[in-house]
Amino acid sequence: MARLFVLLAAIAAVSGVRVAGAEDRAADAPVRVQVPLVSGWRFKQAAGLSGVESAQFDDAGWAPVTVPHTWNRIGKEGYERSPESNNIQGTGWYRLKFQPPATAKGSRYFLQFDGVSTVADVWLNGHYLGKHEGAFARFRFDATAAVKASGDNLLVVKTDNTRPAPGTPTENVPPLSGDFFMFGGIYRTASLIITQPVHIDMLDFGGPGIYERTSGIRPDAATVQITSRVTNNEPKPQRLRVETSILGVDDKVVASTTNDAGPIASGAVSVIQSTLNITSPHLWNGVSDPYLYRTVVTLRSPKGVVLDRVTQPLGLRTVKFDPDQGFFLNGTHQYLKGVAMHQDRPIKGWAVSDADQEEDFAILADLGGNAARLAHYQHDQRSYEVADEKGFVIWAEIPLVNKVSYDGTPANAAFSANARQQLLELIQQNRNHPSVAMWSIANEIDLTPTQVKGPSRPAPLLKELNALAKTQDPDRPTTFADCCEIAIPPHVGSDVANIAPRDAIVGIADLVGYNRYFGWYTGHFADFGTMLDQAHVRHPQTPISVSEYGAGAALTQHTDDPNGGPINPHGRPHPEEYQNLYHEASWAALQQRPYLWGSFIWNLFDFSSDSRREGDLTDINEKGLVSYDRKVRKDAFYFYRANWSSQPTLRLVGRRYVDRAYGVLDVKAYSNATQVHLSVNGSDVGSASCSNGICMWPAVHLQSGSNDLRATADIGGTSVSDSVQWTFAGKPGEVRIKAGDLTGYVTADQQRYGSDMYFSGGEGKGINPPDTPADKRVSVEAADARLSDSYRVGQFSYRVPVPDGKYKVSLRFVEPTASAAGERVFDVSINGKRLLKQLDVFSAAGGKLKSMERSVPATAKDGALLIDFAPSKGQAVVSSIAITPVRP
Ligand code: GCB
Repeated sequence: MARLFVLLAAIAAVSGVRVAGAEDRAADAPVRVQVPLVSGWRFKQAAGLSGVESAQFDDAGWAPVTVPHTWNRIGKEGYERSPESNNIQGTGWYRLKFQPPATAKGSRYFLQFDGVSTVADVWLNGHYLGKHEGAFARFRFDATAAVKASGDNLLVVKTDNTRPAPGTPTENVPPLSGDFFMFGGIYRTASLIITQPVHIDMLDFGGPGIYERTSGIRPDAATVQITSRVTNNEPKPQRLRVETSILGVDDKVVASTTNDAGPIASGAVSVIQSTLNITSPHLWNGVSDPYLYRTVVTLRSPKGVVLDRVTQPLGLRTVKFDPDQGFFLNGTHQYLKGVAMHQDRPIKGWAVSDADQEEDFAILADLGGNAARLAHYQHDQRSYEVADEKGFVIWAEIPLVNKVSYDGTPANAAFSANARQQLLELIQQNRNHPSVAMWSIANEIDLTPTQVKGPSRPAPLLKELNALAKTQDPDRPTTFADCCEIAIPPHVGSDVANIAPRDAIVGIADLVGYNRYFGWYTGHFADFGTMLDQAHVRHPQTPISVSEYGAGAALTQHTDDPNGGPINPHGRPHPEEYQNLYHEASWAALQQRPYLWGSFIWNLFDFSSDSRREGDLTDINEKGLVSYDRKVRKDAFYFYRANWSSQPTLRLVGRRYVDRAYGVLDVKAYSNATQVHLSVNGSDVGSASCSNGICMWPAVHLQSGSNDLRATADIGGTSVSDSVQWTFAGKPGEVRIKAGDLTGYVTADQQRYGSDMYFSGGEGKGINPPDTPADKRVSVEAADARLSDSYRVGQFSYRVPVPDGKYKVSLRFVEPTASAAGERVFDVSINGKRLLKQLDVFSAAGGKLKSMERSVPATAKDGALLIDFAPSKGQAVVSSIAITPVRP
């Protein structure tokens, strides 16, 4: 063995490949040789090339690359798309010359690709090995007939990630669409695997060829059935011994059995079953104790020579989902505090490393979560392994997203066949991971009717996939993520049922998850609970979860009051504070519903989606609790940490909103302390009691200039503190408010209007509602139109904190909607004094969408000006309020 490894290492040095495996002498040391194909690749992004697979083709001008690799570069952070971005989807070619290590005659050679997007065609030495369609699963080709056992081999891979459309190479490969960018290339590792002629099956949908099944898990014993698929590629029938062992973390064998198998016919795959009993089993118990055994299957010749060996993780656990009581792990109730994750990172795209994946789960552990939805497709093996090792419960899924056909009809045969293939790959490759608790067969597959008002007929395919999952893995429940069932009148938004004919699909899978965004895309925060309760009543037998909920948060956009104006879900701005409010309200609704088995925040990380220009970024969906580069944990991250984790957590909210618009504001912290103390510039503000992770200090005064806010607490004997530095450049008593606006505005003469604040009642609105198309936008006739493009409407008042004294109050008004005088009439009073009587903005300004201003004197008492807007006809409006002290 040692000599062989020296030889392999020498060859590796020559050919630029790295050799793994052969040096390992442990009890479960692999026998097969795996040669990662990392360096030496040449790449070209080009369509219409021919003859690339032939040895004569000249790739001298191609780019040298290492694999994993993607040519796409999306979502490099910036307000506008960076010139370095490359979102071109199409053909990318890869060529590699490599020399296989010397091995015994009769060896079998397999090329393994852990992920190529989206369609791969593979040639070795000019021989076409085959095509793989699907961007996310591992696949292998038997390259034995094409390989040259010594000397140069030429591997050529054509990849194609063309956006699916009728007539394209990806036409029938799910996903047909989705809110995530499909990076192209050989974006996960590729390797050459060399086995002996008799080996554990390499061609079982990319899986390990070994299936574990546990049953009868009791405190004293557990039964494990292991099925091993054995391939005989010798020219003659073979007998062999199959040794199956289970090892504990201490490497000690806890159960073992040997089966004599064969004779296995030449070219046949034989299925060998073993049953093992483990006494006093140590359960895999989620994040609290993710104990992992491992199964080692060794093939030996009748004389005892080791032919092949495969190791798989083994976790002993039971899962149960109850429609009224939720989720149980090993018989104990647990709420699945989950997040969803995509697999991309800045610059690297999908070509992420093991360390990247480990970091993602470390961030989830820090958050205090115990579950993850690996959306919207099969992730790299390392992710499932880390989930096993750290104890996270995993929702695994195939990329059947949004629709099953282009026109809403049922899926065609080719599309269905590919969906089945991707499901088989997901299951065969991941079935031995104890972390995987369910197979998801679709995401928002009924979206089409709400988007294009066409029909949606996914039910036949979903039923087929559900049945396939059950046959393949009878022990795991199936699930899917629903977008559109159940309307919540009167907020008729994008997730409303029955806009066009569509199949009812909840109930096809064992479980369901609802993707819901109340208070973001549609409706109000309060609708969340109502909708879930309706779903529970409608589907009393179906265990329900929330598979997505979330809101965008830009790191550089801030608001003084997230209730101040309308959010623009598909645009800008996305103040970070709105995400905080969204999650505070949504988590409160989830916590009150014991029938839910779990919920998954959309998303733990910002991710790339090249249809988005939102918040302060382009090409990024910024609903993450953590930034795309994983460097910044947003405030909402700490809200969940305070609620989910037992680690002492104390975080002053609004750390990135440094340059404050107002000198008097409510200060908030997220903490799992019961009481938190606050000081500002060294002066005590007092203690706040925290409830649901939220601690508040109302009406805290900042000084002009810089302010040091420091929070301290004792959490279970540990002293924790946090501080923020905020500046306030305003003058005492000067307050300017842009009504109905979420982020405020600075005029040309540097007068800063803060976002809407200090109000009670009414509703903040824009003259152009969010998402108004460019050609439908109207503008206000005013010296500074921007200052008048939002307003508060209704019956409302402002209580503006200012020192007692005399002030000038200037109010700006615009009639936003009325088309005649007399439709809207209201009074404005300040501290009880009616100062503007029977104001009719339409007539006073000379028509609709014209700005006008009224200034009135006022006297502040008890530290405030109370400005009251009382309609007598229609509703009152105001666009901005400017308060300036009048010097005596
Ligand atoms: C959804 C989709 C997900 C999107 C998300 C969003 O419902 O399932 O793929 O990214 O909404 O942010 O809109």
